[in-house]
Amino acid sequence: MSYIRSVEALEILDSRGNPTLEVVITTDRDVCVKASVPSGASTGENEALELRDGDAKRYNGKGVETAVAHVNGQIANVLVGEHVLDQTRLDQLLIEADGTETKSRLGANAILGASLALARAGAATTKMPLYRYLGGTNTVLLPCPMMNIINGGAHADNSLDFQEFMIRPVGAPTFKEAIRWGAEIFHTLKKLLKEKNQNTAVGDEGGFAPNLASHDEALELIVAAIEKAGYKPLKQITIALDCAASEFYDKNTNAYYDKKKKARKEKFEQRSPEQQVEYLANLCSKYPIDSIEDGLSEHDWKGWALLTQKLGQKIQLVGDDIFVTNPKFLKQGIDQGIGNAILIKLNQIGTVTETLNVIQMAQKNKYGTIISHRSGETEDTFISDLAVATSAEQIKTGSLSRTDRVAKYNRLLGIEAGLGSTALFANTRILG
Ligand code: 2PG
Ligand code: MG
Repeated sequence: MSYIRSVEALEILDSRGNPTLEVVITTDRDVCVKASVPSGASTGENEALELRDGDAKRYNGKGVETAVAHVNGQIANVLVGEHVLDQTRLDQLLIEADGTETKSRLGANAILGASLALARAGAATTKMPLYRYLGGTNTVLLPCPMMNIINGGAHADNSLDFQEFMIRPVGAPTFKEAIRWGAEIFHTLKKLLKEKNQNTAVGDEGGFAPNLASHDEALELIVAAIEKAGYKPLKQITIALDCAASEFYDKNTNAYYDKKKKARKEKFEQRSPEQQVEYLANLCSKYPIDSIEDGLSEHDWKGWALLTQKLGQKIQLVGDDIFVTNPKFLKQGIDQGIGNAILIKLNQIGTVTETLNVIQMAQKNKYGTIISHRSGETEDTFISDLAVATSAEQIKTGSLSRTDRVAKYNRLLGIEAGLGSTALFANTRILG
């Protein structure tokens, strides 16, 4: 038996320079581990609550000293003296200690930091890699990476309303090769952007953030980069989008609009949900797109149903803002035929156990699962292990630049190398 000796939190910075929590757990067997908590920008309304101090004199109100105090006080009180391998029961005790549906009292950031560190302490105690501790013996499947090479939306101050333009190396034989293909395309894209006199600075997730005239121009450039790097669009590399459409949807008029054009006071268009579905279907017919996340708003369930009828047999339709890694919303989605895959973000729900449960629910119902970073990240690589632990088949963790993104890919390269000839790569196409 091994017992938790201490649980302590620290206010650190995330990749955007905003405060977040690091939690350190020690045990009576001299295990000492830490974990840190990510933070989103385009958040779903029903996400678990990220507790911020709101003190305008510190970090523009974004400090997390209250959440830190909750870890050092009430959360430590729950955990200290307990068995370190008791993740499920201890996560449950933390949920009960908070007592609210959205973890708003102690803060989902405080609870998640403790829950992640607890899992690491369990792995260290049993001397297992984290993915094996969480997933068991037969955890050998490396996820297909979704690499976000052009950033827009809330993640970049550029002209693009869609938030993420990603490439998926579905034809790669191994994870190692998938990363190489992605990096080569990333560098080729940089050259193409330079040739067009476009800015090659990167956005929050490490993808380029050029001021292109349209989504079409971004997609054409990506196809050109894939080909110029020597790969075959569709057969070897497909394109995935995260529209993050809740960000450019107007509830009052039930319409999608060109948000950045509107902000620049330029002429802009509006689209009804039906027109937005047509717009997406048209993009899919022109480009090698096989996955669309949040093509419609979290408030537009009718539009989502229409999109699923229209494209759900052909491509992957991923719910992020609409499901918020929450079994309640995923169940509604399954019952109503909404989407066919779910984005999994630990901090949307707030504990490791609840995250594992929602992944299980999705997999039982034949929904695809994509383990995801947040746009505000740290050097923590928990999600890499989680993807292998759950045989999730896909991971989305940004581009081939910025250490906060690349750290996750590097961890997966290490896991694959460690597994040696037993490693498998999820390179099968999910649909179509
Ligand atoms: C998303 C995420 C991650 P954010 O919308 O999928 O890419 O962004 O963390 O800002 O919600
Ligand atoms: Mg998203």
